[in-house]
Amino acid sequence: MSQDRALTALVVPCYNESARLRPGQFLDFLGRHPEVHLLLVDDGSRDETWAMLEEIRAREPQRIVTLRMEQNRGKAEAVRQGVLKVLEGGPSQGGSFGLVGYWDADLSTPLSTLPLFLEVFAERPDCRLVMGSRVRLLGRRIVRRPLRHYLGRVFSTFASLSLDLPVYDTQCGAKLFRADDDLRAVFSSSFSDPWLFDVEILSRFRALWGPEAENRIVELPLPVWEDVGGSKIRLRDGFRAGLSLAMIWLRRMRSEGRPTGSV
Ligand SMILES: Nc1nc2c(ncn2[C@@H]2O[C@H](COP(=O)(O)OP(=O)(O)O)[C@@H](O)[C@H]2O)c(=O)[nH]1
Ligand SMILES: [Mg+2]
Repeated sequence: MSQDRALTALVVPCYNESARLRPGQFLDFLGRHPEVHLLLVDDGSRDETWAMLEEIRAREPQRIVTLRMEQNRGKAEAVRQGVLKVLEGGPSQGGSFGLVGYWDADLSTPLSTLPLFLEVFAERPDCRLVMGSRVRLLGRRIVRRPLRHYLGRVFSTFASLSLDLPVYDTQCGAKLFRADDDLRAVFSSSFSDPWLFDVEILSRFRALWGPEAENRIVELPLPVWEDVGGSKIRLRDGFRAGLSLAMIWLRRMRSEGRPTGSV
């Protein structure tokens, strides 16, 4: 384990997750990692998700907070509200978090990977964001349907071009940030697309930091990532996300030459 004992808050966005949620996996992990807290966000689910989240919280009330959004607002807004709540003061009373991240509820990225993220922060003081990256390599277990893998590769390649950052995988649902004023700035306004917000986050950091972004953002090749099934992303969402990607790119081209800091 890392030497970095920074209090860490993970925001877990949940939309109609009652069939996929594994409460035991969250609770076991908290049992082994006293520095980790959870903020479970119910994004206007219509199934039993809220009741399940409340049950999970009741098992570890000191370190789990739940947040319920009345309406379904999409993953981006669910994560944004969760991160802002952590930055406001933390899920636990008086808690002040050094790190805050988000983590998909299906645990495609197993929680057991979180210590690897913490190690990167401990070893690299300049690092401000660690992103899980699904790189298929021998000896690693990255399991995704071929179509999603190849579409994902095309998408990430265009994202990398439009961001002007050599990023391999923008879309992985496991990301951890240093909880500081730059993060507050990046999360202060809504994202334009619920499925493209990972790219938008990078775009905002890129605008804030300029080329330094390359040193402050670290991709961590995951040892394990498994598509759990039950994804709610549809083709239509994919096309919309593609269009929004073009918008981000256009905005960046237009703002080129302007002082950095404009998002
Ligand atoms: N599909 C969907 N997921 C949401 C929404 N709000 C929050 N989420 C959460 O976003 C995460 C990723 O969703 P998932 O369907 O697994 O997407 P995928 O893994 O990228 O195919 C999960 O934790 C969802 O519960 C929403 O409005 N729609
Ligand atoms: Mg998923």
